[in-house]
Amino acid sequence: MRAQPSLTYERVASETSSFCGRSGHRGAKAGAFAYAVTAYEITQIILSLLYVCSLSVTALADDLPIKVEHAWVQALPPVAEATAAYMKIRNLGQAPLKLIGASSPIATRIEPMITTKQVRNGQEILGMEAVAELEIPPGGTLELKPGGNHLMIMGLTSHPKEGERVKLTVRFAPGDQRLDLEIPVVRQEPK
Ligand SMILES: [Cu+2]
Repeated sequence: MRAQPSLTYERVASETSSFCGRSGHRGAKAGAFAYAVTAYEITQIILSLLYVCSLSVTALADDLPIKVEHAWVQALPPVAEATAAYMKIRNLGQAPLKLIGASSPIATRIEPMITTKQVRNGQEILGMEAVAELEIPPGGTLELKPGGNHLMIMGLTSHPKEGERVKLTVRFAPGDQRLDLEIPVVRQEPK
């Protein structure tokens, strides 16, 4: 993100998308112990391990046949006007469910989005598009992940920092069934 006050949504969208699309972090942690580490780094490693542990805690709604795992919010530089939430949502029921949106005290608008890929002049251009719903088939899993489907968090009213937890109420159809989550803010996809 540049520090320009007049960022258009389009621009934020494409930059956030390319940020989300980075997968170069993969495997970075595996080699972490091979280096001499400072106390700070050790703290960071312990913190990230704690995150991973807290991420495996599942949310099981009382009356919703849904299990949420591996939920996290992307920490972005303070100039970012939007971020995204990712998670795995399992439908344990017999009927299809649809993810239709979410809300949070930290944002004015949260929408389900898909990532689109276009090739223009031989260059692959990543974009995203808001959708009314993302379906979760009975017994199936909807995976929200960087470079794929996500919950776009727009109109940030407070900036989620790494290490914080964010309250997120996720909404499902049919009806308007709600699931309250509290999910960690991390910089890169936890393993
Ligand atoms: Cu998006």
